[in-house]
Amino acid sequence: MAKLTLYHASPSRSSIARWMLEETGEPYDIHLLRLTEGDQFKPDYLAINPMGKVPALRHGDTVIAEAAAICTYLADAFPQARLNVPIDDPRRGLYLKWLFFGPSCVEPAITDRAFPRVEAPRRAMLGSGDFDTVMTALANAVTKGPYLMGEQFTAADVVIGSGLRWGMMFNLLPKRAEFVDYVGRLEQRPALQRATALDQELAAA
Ligand SMILES: N[C@@H](CCC(=O)N[C@@H](CS)C(=O)NCC(=O)O)C(=O)O
Repeated sequence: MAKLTLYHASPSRSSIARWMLEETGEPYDIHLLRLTEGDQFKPDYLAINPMGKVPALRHGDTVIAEAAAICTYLADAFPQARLNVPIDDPRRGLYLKWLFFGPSCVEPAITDRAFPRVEAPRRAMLGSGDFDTVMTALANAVTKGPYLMGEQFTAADVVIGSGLRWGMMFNLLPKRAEFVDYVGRLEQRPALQRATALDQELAAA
């Protein structure tokens, strides 16, 4: 079986990919980068991800960067884990929408709060629209639950759930009851608990 290697740093966005790997139940290796030492800009890593960012994942001869793409890839590569919505399932559209909503709307909403713009941007020009609309869309999506796709937990929950979890942790997203309840449900998952404990060990080392 092709080997999985996560190019990882803790704490960082690569914890999203680690949680997803834990959800698949597949064995994987960690290749640790020291971001503070600039390992991400060394030629051997830039050959893997020219952006100089973690995470990146190697699966055999395939290399994937971008946390949401890694989650999508793993869900499709290991369908037995039931973390994807298959291509011939009509629910696939909604599933993909949430996978893309993470990097396209949630992440820009969070970074806009972290680094406010000097000049107010025109809403129509921003792919993420405006902060409040993104928050309302998320709150509506997670209210019914338990997960974004209903009873089935998917890669979309790893992507959206990670954004909500980190955003609230750093007080960049409002602690709305819908978000707190949803993240509370996600935090019950053994895979997230394992990934968090392993990353805490790494961060403390
Ligand atoms: N768009 C990327 C962002 C990844 C990212 O920004 N990673 C940060 C850590 S949270 C990083 O590698 N920073 C190191 C640097 O830029 O020097 C993704 O979603 O995977």
